[in-house]
Amino acid sequence: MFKKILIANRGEIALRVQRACREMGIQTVVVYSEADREAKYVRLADEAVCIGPAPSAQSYLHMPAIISAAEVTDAEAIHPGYGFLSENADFAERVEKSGFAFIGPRPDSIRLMGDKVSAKQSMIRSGVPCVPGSEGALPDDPREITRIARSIGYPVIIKAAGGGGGRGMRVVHTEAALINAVTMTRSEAGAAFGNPAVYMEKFLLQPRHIEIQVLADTHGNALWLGERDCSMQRRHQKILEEAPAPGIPRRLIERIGTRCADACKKIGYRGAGTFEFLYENGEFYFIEMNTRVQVEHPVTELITGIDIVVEQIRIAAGEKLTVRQRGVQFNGHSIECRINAEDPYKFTPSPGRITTWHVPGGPGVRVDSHAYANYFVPPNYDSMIGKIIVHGATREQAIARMRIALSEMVVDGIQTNIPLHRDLMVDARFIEGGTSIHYLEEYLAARHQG
Ligand code: MV4
Repeated sequence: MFKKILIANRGEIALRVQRACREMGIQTVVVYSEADREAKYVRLADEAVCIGPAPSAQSYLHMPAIISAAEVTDAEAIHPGYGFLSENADFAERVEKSGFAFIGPRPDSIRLMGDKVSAKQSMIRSGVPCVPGSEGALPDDPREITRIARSIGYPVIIKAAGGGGGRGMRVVHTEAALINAVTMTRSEAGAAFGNPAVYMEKFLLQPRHIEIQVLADTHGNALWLGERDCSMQRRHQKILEEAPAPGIPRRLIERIGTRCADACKKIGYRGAGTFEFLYENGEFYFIEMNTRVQVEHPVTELITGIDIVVEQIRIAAGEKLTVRQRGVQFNGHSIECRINAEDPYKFTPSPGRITTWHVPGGPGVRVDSHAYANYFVPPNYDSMIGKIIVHGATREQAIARMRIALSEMVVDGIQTNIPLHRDLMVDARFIEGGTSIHYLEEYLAARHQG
């Protein structure tokens, strides 16, 4: 096992990875920007290296600074967390070429999944169901494009191969709008991602966003750890996730989970990963694969009892998965609320000094956060300052526990979205479960009126 790991991230996930390392008896090095100098998790690490000024481009995205930090501290492996360089294949490659283990997939897997056209093609080959659409990237010939759209049927969605996570896409409702939409998406994609390739899919109107967590080792073993329902989102920012997904027949989940684990074996995937699906009318359609640990990984941890970050580290060290698929048991229900430093109604960021910070506790309550009283939330990064994650025997109990947790939580000095979470926990449609990806925005629009 590694003796020392460098954590190339900040905030709650830097602390989360640190905790996993400590549990495993591994020394930790954190890198930090000037904006994070005072953060408590930085002092908690065995070693800390300042890698640059506040802007991410000069710190958390600055590959040479991070690799130098690993060299000077004699770290053996680098954990990239989520965001920043976590899905950058060139970074993973530079990490490995510099002699360190990258705690994540092989660079070629990251590259394969980073291109959404090649990702989809490899999933089709591996037997994972995808949204009906173009076979690969769209051709240049407008007549060909029109023919493809006709065969799919309107509405269609044009997506950039280099996009993902809601970037670089356009919905097209009529043939009259098609070619212009393709041209526009192509040129935006070329500018934004350096890759003008686009593809086409049937546009699903009211899907849910369901994802499957997987783990794969370097000995040919792969597992699926159940699903998460991530439909509660606004502008492609998830705010609440839960596991299991309410109302989906278990046999469908088992079928799709098995397909995902089999696909991992086929492509020689390594580490933790997430298969993203749209779910509509009882069918799963693959859209993208994430090759990192995700913000919402704790809900899976709470229903399976498996520590995903520990597993990532063990896999990177070449160890075998110790649990087999039939040893993965799903227990109860888990919900995560993301706590953001933002205006709960306007969603504008609310950085600044936290004056009061009281976290909830009690049975089935977990809080993953790097924040504390007198912590200064820097304006330079994502507004998420922590997560409340609850577990209960049933969904009803998990909701009850989340309501209590949210009622106990006190944050002063900045604004947070806690009031929104409190409102959602008593919303009839949320309580019923199974809302689509559009529900939160509809809810917010109605709330604005009322
Ligand atoms: C779609 C879709 C409907 N039909 N693809 C948005 C983010 C990116 N991961 C894929 N996205 C979508 N792809 C087809 N064929 C609707 C979305 C979508 C969405 C997906 C997941 C979560 C939130 C979303 C919000 C708006 C649109």
